[in-house]
Amino acid sequence: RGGYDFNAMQAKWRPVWEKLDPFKARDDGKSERRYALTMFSYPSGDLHMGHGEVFALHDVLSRFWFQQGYDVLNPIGWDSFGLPAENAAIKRNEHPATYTYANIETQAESIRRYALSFDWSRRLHTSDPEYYRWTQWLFLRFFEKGLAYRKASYVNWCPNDQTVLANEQVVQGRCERCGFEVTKRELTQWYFKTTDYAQRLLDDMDQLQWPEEILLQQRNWIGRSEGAFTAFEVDSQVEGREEPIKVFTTRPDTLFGATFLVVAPDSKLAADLVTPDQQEAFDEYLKAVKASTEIERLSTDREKTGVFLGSYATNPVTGERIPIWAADYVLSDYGTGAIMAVPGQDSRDWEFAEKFGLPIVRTVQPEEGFDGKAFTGDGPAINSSNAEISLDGLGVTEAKSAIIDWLEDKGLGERTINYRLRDWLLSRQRYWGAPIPIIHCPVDGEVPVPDDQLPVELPDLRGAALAPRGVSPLASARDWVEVSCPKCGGPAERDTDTMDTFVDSSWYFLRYISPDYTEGPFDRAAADRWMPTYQYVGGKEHAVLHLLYARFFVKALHDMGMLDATEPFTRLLNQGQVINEGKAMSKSLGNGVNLGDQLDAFGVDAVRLTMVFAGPPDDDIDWADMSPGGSLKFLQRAWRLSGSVESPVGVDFSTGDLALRKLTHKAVHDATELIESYRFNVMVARTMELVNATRKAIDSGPGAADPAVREAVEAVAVLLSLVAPYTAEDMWENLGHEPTVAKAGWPKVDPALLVEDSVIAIVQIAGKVKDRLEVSPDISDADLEQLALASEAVQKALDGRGTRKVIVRAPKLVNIVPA
Ligand code: ANZ
Repeated sequence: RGGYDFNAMQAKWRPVWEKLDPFKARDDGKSERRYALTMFSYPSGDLHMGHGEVFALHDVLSRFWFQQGYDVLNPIGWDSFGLPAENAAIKRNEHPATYTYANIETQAESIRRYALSFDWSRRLHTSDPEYYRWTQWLFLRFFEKGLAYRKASYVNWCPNDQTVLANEQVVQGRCERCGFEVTKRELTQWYFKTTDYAQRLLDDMDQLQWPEEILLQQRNWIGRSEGAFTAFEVDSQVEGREEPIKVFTTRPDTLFGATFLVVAPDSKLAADLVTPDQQEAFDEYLKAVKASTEIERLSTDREKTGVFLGSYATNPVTGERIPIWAADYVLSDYGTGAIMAVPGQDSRDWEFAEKFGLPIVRTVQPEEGFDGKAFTGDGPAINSSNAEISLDGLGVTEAKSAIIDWLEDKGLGERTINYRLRDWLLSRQRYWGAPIPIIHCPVDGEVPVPDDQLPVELPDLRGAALAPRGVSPLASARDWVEVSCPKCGGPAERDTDTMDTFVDSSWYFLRYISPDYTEGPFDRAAADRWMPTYQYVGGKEHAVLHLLYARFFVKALHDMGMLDATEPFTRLLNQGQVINEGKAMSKSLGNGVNLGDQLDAFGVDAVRLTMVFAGPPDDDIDWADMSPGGSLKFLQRAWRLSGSVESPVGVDFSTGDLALRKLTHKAVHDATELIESYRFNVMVARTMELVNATRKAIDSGPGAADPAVREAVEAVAVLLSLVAPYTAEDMWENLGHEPTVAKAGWPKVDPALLVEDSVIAIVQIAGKVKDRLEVSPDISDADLEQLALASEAVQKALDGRGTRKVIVRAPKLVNIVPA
């Protein structure tokens, strides 16, 4: 045979594997199932380095479980609706499907070359009508349960993409996709009722083995806070407003210090509470607020702005008449959209009070030496009593509890839990997504498209017809829009919005389980066999997007009796980013590295190995510091071993060289644990050690014919099959085996060979060496003392004398002081 030639290996083995198709999930109940899922890709071009990494890492796990004999489900598909395809279609004057499916083919080819252990028979694309039929079907089930509904409110609007966005898609005030500053618009939109699940999304986190960082982000996003609602009576002079103003507060203990109220300017409350003489000032302020972006509104260092509404309310504990203001630091869609302002204990309120000359009363005694403004810490309550109740002297926690009891008693308030989580806004004013299967009828209102008329397929629009104009492009397809009402038969119109693509990805892992099922979105029995997915691998940018939405979906499906599972993903691994020269790769920096070029230069295996060996999988990989050439050299070294083995297939390993056998068994044993705990790089390092030791055994040890050499090289091939499948397959063939090494089976570890070599313990009497004992390196002090005293040589030397003192330093030394 010639030398190591990765091009030849790739050309040779790919067709063999494609014929063998070894990675099909069997689902036959003969072995334990494991669902290994990797975030499916968006077809915006060919695979990039990031795909290269996530796929390489994911494949280590999946191939490991195949080797261990699990029935692995490792499916592949594409998240193929979305804006990039639509924007490309406008530019190229074609249909988004053209770009989408061309890219999918390109990526599929690259993935096959990359030799991943996918079950291709389950391939899906979310933009296929046969997929989105079921996305629509699921939407309708949510609709029937009241979990999908339409409402008008101020929503996030991306002026660039000309569509609304969910709160989760607004990152620091900017569009998560294009980076444009997000503005607000009042629109009627579709929502999923994620808020119904806020508490369960928190509670069930204890079922998840996820990075703490992601759980924390979800926890913060859901934002549970305990507090109270309190009512403030409004002065009778405000016309048309009788009911009191409710506020949500996490610090009811500070109620005595509430010296004014603030309401969100863009709320109905503000409009109701403004008096005629303040109307003009208010209108002007509201205009300015609407023009400002979310970024400006939320920034803390910005000077406070606001306007007095002219009306007053009464503080229920002090009886004081307090003014009502509108200010944009109060948000309309959190709590009740109104706050009691407590400048003494809240910094934003302090700044506001200072700027507008409003009274400040401290109700918590700041600690000694405190010279700041608002005091937000714990301390005894002060200035907090009236004829009926006194909080003075109580700490924050007790004071909260006491005041809430009192308020509840008086019917002035109640304990409550509030969540920051909002309902998920799911409708989009763009074309390339699943149409919302609702028909609007002037008589019957929102009428679901009957199940047997699904899918509601997209009308054929392309090029300029897709240009963003603030209303969905579907609205212009009049033939498509105008239908008769399924209920009354009268003229009606289709909903023209499409669904957020995060709806598609909230259930794709269920479709994979029974991709050809025609009775529903998935076969329940099969789903119950496979769910929840055992392992998910993907990016942490999805922390409060996809990873939250999918959890919501699975819970809702569970509640509708469609699924046993209550969580979608048991274990989560977030890979780091591949960067270059210390920076994220980008066109503008010109530091991009092309995956295809790397594969051409070093071969698939060396690139995959480099990704896996770079470090812990969640660390970023700086490609500038990597050496795929070094990886290639190692693979050549490993591969050459397979040509050196001189013992036959099936030789009895037990007669082989003990030292090498021990190394092999230890490497395989440790690899098992290292892989389960995501320390793939250490597993590779151990494989490298084994390769070096085997080379030494061949060249200057027991020699190439020793059975231990075959055992070691076979183990190397199996270990490498997780990372460098082409090289491993070639080694396997050189060793005299049939393909495929991917299913060779994980080598059995002999526990007897895991025992560490023994060490010699020296036994002294009064400083003189009397015996040497061969002991285990982990022997305890007590055991070693016993062994030493039992030694014949020691007994003889003591000659009947007792011992005064025995000093033990396991495993090396025992020093006996005779009596
Ligand atoms: C009085 C008070 C005194 C407050 C104090 C805090 C400290 P979290 O924990 O984030 O839920 N708040 C309530 N609704 C609001 C809204 N729509 N927009 C802006 N702020 C709002 O925060 C709850 C606290 O945030 C509430 O408790 C309220 O201010 C404010 F020393 O009430 B607090």
